[in-house]
Amino acid sequence: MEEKWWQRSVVYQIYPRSFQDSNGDGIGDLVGITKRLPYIAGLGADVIWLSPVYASPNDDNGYDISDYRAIMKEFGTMEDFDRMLETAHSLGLRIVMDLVVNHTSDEHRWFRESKKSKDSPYRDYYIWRDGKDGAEPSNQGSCFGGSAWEYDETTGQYYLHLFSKKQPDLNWDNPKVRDEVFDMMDWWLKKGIDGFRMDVISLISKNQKFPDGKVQVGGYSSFADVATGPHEHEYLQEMNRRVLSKYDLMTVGECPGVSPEKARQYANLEGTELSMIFQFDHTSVDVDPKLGRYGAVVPLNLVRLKEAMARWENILEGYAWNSLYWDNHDQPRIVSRWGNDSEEYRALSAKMLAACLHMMKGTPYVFQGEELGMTNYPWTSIDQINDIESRGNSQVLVDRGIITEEERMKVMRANSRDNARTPMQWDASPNAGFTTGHPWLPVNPNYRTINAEAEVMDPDSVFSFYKKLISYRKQSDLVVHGSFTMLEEDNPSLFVYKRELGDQKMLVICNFTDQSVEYSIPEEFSGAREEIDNYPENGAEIPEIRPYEAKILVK
Ligand code: TEU
Ligand code: CA
Repeated sequence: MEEKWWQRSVVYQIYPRSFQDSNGDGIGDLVGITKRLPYIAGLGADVIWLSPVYASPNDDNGYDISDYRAIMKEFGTMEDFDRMLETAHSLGLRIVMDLVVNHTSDEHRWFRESKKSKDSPYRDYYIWRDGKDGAEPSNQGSCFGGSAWEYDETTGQYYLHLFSKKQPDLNWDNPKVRDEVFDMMDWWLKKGIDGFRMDVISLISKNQKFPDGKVQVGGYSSFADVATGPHEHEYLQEMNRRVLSKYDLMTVGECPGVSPEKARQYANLEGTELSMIFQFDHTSVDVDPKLGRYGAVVPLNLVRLKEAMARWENILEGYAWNSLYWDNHDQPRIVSRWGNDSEEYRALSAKMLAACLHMMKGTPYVFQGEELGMTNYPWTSIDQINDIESRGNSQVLVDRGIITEEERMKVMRANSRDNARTPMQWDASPNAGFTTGHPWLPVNPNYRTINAEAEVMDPDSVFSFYKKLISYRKQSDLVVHGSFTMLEEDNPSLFVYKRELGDQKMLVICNFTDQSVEYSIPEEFSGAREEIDNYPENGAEIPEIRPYEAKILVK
């Protein structure tokens, strides 16, 4: 099969609110992004995934859209957008927009019309139901805590919202909704954008009978029970036929609840649906199965992580293209999560994690600040947290007496989405050069040592290591197309894998612990040359793998 441009690309995700403020209001904006585009090009990434920049009342920071064809006031104007896109293209950077069409904001015109009466032409744009015995139509819970149904007095019915009550779910079974969405996508594509990252696209088709499900720790059943089918492939194929196939795009679907077997269809190599999808198996390995992400902090079990990563590589091989990520705006910082953010090991472990991910098969994603080894924030009070998901879900658990306030803050420090959302650390000046005003979320106090200005200059920095990996990957057919084999599956400390293409081979060895580990390389790699190592000088030699060491050998 012919290579697609996005198979050799590395994607850099921008969370605009936290990237670069240009006018001192403490909120990142499009003019700020435009100014920083050369930095991204300098890293070597060639695609930008831009989290939502559309008009929004910001109940969920832009994932609640009130007008798909307008720019959020705080972020700037459509002219700013056009200038940003043009500048990006002139630097060889493509821009992929976030497409949030499982739901809109309740302030979107369609929903305001839909609410007015049962005979509104927009009524069936959303999902309305009568209550059952004076209560919600079913026991589905919202992803942010509480019921997924909200009562509306105007007509005495409930509407469905899998996320906040300000994010009513669109009814994709209505062909008019699909027409509206496809028109809007086409409108953006005509402007010259290069693709879409599709928010929770695996949830667009629901079992509209809404049977009650098994009650979870928060008091409701999981939305996943009703929101993963039966028509999602039909709708994606229609979208592909009517819109996507007319352009040369990269598309990535965010797909909670989707197995690698199903991903073969979503991201099939024939290209009838999406280029690739984001999965959640590997980010779930340290989530407590009963208490969830906001009920407990669970240490990493490396064997389980390897199992999840290998399963996706193996099952997709020959059928679909994989995506590779540690971080995004919904996850805590990877160096704090599965690395070690102490002064001694932060940079080393950040580099090890990067090597581990970037030499695998699939398109790698870098979330802003990950390339600097930015860390979680030392939250001390819930009042500092803005994120609707971690606030809401942890509040439910506190109210139900499942966790204490103290445990809640421990969970926030480990798992809150706001760990990823603190402002980008550009330099050592006040507020890390993010803003001259008051930042909307606090800047991590470690910005004086961890910042872009210092790291870009330093050949041994986390930034320089990412840059090396990205440029290595770009020129290597072995890394882009080689087969993947996990080795040492049961080793609790080392993540080891092999890549092969023709007579070329690569061995990647990563130590996830702060102890040296003995390892003898397989015979087939004897005499292999060391391409990349995250330790500055070659002290120890195989069979000793040093704390958080990453070694890449090629033969
Ligand atoms: O996330 C969808 C989603 O499933 C997340 O809630 C994710 O599972 C969770 O954060 C992990 O704990 C998307 C967006 O990425 C997220 O920012 C939005 O809040 C959400 O959809 C609603 O649009
Ligand atoms: Ca601003």
